[in-house]
Amino acid sequence: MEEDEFHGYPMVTSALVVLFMVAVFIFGHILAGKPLTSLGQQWGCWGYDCVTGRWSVCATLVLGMIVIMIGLLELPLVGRATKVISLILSILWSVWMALGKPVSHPGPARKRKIERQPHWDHVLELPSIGKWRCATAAVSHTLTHKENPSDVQLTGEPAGRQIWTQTPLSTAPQGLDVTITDDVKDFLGIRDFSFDPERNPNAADLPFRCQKVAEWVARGRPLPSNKTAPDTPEAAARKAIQFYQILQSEDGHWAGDYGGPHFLMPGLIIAWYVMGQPEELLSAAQRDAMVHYLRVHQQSDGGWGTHIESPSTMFGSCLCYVGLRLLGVPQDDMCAEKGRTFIRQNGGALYTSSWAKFWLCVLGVMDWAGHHSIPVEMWLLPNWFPFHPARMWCHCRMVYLPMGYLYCSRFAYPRAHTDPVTVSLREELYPDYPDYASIPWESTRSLLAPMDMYSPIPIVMRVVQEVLAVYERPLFKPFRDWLRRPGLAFCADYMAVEDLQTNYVDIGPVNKVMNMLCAWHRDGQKVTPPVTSHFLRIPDYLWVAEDGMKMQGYNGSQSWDTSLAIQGIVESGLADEFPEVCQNAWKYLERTQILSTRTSQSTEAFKYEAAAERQKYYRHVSQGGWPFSTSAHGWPIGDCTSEGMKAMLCLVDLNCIQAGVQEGSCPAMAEKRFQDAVNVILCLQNPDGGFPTYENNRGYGWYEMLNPSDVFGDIMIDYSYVECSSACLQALTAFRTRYPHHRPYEIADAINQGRDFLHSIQRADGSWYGSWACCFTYGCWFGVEGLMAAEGPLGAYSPSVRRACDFLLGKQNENGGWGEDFRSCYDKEWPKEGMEMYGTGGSGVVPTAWALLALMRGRCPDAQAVERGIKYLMVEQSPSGDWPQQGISGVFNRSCGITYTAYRNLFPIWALGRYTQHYLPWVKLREEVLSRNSSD
Ligand code: LAN
Repeated sequence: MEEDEFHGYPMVTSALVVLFMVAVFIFGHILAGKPLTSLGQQWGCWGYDCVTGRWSVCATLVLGMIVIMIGLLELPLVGRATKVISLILSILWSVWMALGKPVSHPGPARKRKIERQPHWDHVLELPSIGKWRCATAAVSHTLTHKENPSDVQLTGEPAGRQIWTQTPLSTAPQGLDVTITDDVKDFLGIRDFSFDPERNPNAADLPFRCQKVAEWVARGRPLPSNKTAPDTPEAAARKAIQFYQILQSEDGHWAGDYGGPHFLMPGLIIAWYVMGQPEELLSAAQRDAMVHYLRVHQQSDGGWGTHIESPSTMFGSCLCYVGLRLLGVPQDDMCAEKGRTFIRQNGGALYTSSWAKFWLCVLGVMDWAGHHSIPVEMWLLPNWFPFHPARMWCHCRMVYLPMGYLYCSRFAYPRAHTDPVTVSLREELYPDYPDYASIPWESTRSLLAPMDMYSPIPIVMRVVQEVLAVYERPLFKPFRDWLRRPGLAFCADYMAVEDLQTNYVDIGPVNKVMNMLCAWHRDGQKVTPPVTSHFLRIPDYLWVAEDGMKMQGYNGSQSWDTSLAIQGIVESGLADEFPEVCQNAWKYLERTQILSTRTSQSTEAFKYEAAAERQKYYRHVSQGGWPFSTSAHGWPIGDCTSEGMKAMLCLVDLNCIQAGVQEGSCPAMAEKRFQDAVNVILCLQNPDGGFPTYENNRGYGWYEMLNPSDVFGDIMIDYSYVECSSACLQALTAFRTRYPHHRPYEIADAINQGRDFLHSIQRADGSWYGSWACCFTYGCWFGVEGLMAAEGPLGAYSPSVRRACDFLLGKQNENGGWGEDFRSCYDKEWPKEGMEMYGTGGSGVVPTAWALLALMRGRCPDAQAVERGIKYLMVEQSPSGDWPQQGISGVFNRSCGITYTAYRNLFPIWALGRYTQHYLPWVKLREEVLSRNSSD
């Protein structure tokens, strides 16, 4: 009977289900991208919101109703087909919900650890080192225009810009062209600028520091005595600030070396080469200094690492070798010979990783058939589709954007088969083949040297790559071309907008160079105004240290360093002794708040801040955020916004700032500007309660199964991180204390959820894994600060904070310090030898400062352990008040180190300051209370 009733219905109901599905698709498609009135409020959006990566409440309800209706349809009317469909749908839905949660656990210790160590056998000095000068802010704009006269102007706020030049400037501020005397060198304790990578491959940023000291002296200002060592932590902190103020730029920011990765500069050199080697892009002096850098960092085995502390990899080696050759180093040069031998012994360039292969294809020394497909068609998928490039982490998306454009245009250096250098490279790089023409490219795509493998391409991605390989076959050409054309057009438009939004700085060094090349290609391989605008921003990425000229990982870390430095100085209680330092930092941070000043609002970038534009180009709200580097760069970051706001809030009540504002020498900060920053922070919170770097997590955990990079880990989506979450919580609590009436409930809610997130990602051993610096000490510092901010002083008694402190106490070295290096991020495990390689006795000043900051904030009762750590910092301090440059501090994408030269100053200052101002008084009080209690 039942069966009879069903008879005839399955067709109808299946049709109904299909209809519903179509309705959902249309619903999502038509309504997705309707701009939100204000980010963070779902009411303005009807469908899928590309910026937050979420469906609106309304769309979720409709989707829910559809599922329920399918369920209802199941009752008496439907047959087996519907049941099966609804079952499959529910399973898919649950899998999506389960796997779709943001993933913030980097996982257990890796099985394949770094075993090899880098070695060098030379000491070299850059001959032209005395000629290079660092120019900042407005002066740097003038210099760039002088070096590259054209009608094209640099746009955006000049504040924070830092470039290296040999061009003297008659209108330079006093001291710009000062010579570096022996007195200056004596003060800094250096003999010459020779660089011995075997001792430490991290340059100490000496040319810059010498220049600043020389300028200081030229202005007639006294240098602190370097004859007596400070005898108290307070005196050590004072001396350290006295020294550090010398390094502050006139516009108020702290400049410094932000190098480290070796895979960036070769990309620039290749782009320069294929664009016809324009002198205005790279001058002879720059090229010489680059050759020097490449020579210095070549290791004894002939190869180069992925970054300065990494053992040689094929990724680093192939790129650096090609860079060297394009800069004019002949094939029979000793350095070239050694490099080539390393590459050939490891199978040749066919075994390098995918990003290096990409550049080799651009240079025309590898065939595009040897490269996996990067279809620009993916940009044409509907935004709400579960997989869409717009849902990827912005760095990943902004790199694969130009990569896809160049791949799909099959762009290659037009003269590759006649230019003697590239013709020769075609022979040099492939030891297994008699000639270039005989290489079976298609079968080489997935070859990779084991030394490069950090993230083996997951099986899912391998399948996708194979399917795409079929799609790239000639058979599909007409169909492909039909789709590819609009895909390419979208990419070109998106890149042009990214260029405008960042005043041609672009989000990072990789897409900067690629976008420049794409603009040149798009404009008929000519130097048009947009290409010139790109040229003008190349110096922003170049830095000179005693190891030569390098390309930095960003256009600097100005805003980040300044925000942190000033918080350390204020916490030390010594800010009143350095009014000028505080006023200058205040001015810099005010200028640097994104799209919040008249100059920044007069740029094209401001037009793209409109809600509809942001939806179109997948951009989070920018206005009111703080960047990592400069206002002109313009990408807001959750924790940079937080640290920027915290710095402003701790400065605002200082006498010197109040006086400055009253006199008009310092700008005022309206409450509205802090509210804007809070808006940026609040709407960044992910559904797991944590905070990401630049944008909400729009993707899913399974995106990592599509990671095609070989060499980087966890790059596909913007996860929630302990660092970003903690900084945001701290900023929200600091804001709430000062402005309790603005969005109080949302802020309270965000703090509670953020706190729960921090608890949820604490590891079993009590530590947190730090993703952006080495590693557990950094993670613990943020973890403890975040929990203490969310829970208040009582947080110190929470088991989480206690466990974190116990973890740290268990890792203290005999000399009182702590030490870990980039291997802890890479291996996801505390390195047993600590910082043996480039620290002292296994410890380093930066990790020691992080551990101390965490212990002191967490009110560690073991005062002796803290004191021993403080002593370590004091012992390590140089006579000038500086600290030595030890191992690399920063890390990204799990596997690559990056230099934060400012950390060796600002974190010890902060730790010493916290010790004298907060920790010691608390210890004394505690002892008093305890002794009173015991005597009672
Ligand atoms: C940075 C630098 C700053 C850093 C902090 C603000 C410190 C961090 O708390 C959040 C992540 C962020 C913003 C960060 C992300 C990754 C960056 C942008 C970098 C480490 C600087 C360089 C790196 C970038 C990805 C390098 C280019 C290489 C690619 C693989 C694209």
